[in-house]
Amino acid sequence: MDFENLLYNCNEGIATLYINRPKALNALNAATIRELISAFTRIGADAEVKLVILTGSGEKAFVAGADISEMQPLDAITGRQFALLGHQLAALIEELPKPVIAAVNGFALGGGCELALCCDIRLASDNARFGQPEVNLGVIPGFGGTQRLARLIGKGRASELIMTGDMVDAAEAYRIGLVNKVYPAAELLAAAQKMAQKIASKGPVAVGLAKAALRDGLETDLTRACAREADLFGLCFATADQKEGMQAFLEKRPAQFAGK
Ligand code: DAK
Repeated sequence: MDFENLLYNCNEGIATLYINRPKALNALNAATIRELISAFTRIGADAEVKLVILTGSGEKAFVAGADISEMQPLDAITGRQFALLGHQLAALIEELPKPVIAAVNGFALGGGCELALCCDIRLASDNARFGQPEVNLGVIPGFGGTQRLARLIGKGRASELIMTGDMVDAAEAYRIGLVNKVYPAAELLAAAQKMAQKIASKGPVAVGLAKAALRDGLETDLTRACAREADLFGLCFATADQKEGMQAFLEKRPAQFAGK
């Protein structure tokens, strides 16, 4: 894939996507969001890709927010268009039937923190810093931050971050459940790849259905969520991977999943 603001590579089913605007600390302008939409659409259609690692180029930032110079002149109409573009990207990531790991390698502010929140798992470097500083700019988070952050870390903690605009370091982000694990900066990508390899060795259809159950369940009450889980659990039994996974266990050998 060839992009202006992204770098892409794929090895053994694991795609790594870098947001690559290091001079602006990888801030998201509309062109970059469009490229991310294009990249995730193609990844969704590419049977070779089992999993995505999303990270930032350079050593300083994952994404330092939406591009402030591009946002400053927006009006109500173009602001809404920008928001809708962001929601299109968020939906693509969340509905992708493949896991997306955010490897947060520095600042994840505003839209950068929100982008990480759209991912399934967040790993951070020890120099990462998280925040929703939109109130400093006279706006509120517009890329789902008020919703996803509260769902992940609770309303009280989300309110504090969003209303103060304060940043938290990686250790605090770990303590409040914003990230799953923290690594020395030089080890972050290798750690993300190791986790990706482990997930990629599992039944890909099951991993995708687990993602759907987790996502859909959080949007509804427990009774309906468990019913959704039951439907998806039942669907697993229509797959060759289920037969193979259980047969392999019974034969005491590693499973060879075909992703069907
Ligand atoms: N936008 C544009 N340029 C940015 C930027 C940003 N968000 N963040 C940094 N830069 C640029 C700086 O202007 C500077 O450019 P030059 O002056 O060199 O040309 C360069 O990156 C290096 O930044 P600094 O010189 O400021 O570096 P420092 O180490 O001193 O400070 C910093 C790093 C991250 C603390 C600082 O740059 C900073 O505070 N940046 C702004 C952070 C911020 O407020 N981010 C939130 C923006 S509001 C949506 C998507 C997203 C959003 C809403 C909707 N849709 C798609 C629906 C979210 C809104 C936001 O993210």
